[in-house]
Amino acid sequence: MSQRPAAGRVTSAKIVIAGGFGVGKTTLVGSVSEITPLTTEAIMTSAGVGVDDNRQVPGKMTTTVAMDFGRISIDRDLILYLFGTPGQTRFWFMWDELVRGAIGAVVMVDTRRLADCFAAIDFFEHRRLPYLVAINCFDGMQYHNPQDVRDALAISSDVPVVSCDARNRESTKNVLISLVEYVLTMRRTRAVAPA
Ligand SMILES: Nc1nc2c(ncn2[C@@H]2O[C@H](COP(=O)(O)OP(=O)(O)OP(=O)(O)O)[C@@H](O)[C@H]2O)c(=O)[nH]1
Ligand SMILES: [Mg+2]
Repeated sequence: MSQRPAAGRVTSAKIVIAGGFGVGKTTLVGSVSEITPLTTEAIMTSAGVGVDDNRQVPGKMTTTVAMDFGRISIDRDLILYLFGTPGQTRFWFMWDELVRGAIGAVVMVDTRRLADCFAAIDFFEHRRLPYLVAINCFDGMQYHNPQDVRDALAISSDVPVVSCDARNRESTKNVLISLVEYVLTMRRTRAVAPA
């Protein structure tokens, strides 16, 4: 992604939406995408008992088995292509392919199951891919200050931690704008993984 697109030139960039099982990744891609998102949802049936762990998200009927794909124009010059990862650990072998060429990642967090995002954070830190943490504010969930979440995750002070509602387009669009701004800041100040 160029830092300053020439006038009239459209720049596109790839963003990964990651996080633990049932944290709202598919919901986010669906709410913010301006095209009908491509989803790969599989129904969790009784055949998956003991394999699909939906105890923590009781109302959830489907799970992503490959990826979500969506697109959003941030302004006339910048189009983001969104790739949502599968959350279940048995599908994580696909993450290496999914992040190829991405400029940054959103790690979604449900503060009731904070530890579920550790693997995603480790993954992006290991690859030196800029990421931000987006707290998905599920209904009825106790509000947590982003600074408290940052402390609990023991992440660097420069990693943005923001709150959002994965179902709300304006909210999720702001998450993506925060990520793009962070990526640009990182590129100005230090070397990051090449896009
Ligand atoms: N109340 C509330 N429910 C939400 C929110 N985000 C997602 N949900 C619900 O929570 C469940 C999880 O949503 P998904 O978007 O499928 O989660 P996911 O992270 O894509 O799940 P996997 O791909 O299976 O890991 C669904 O039942 C959503 O309807 C939210 O912000 N508030
Ligand atoms: Mg999903």
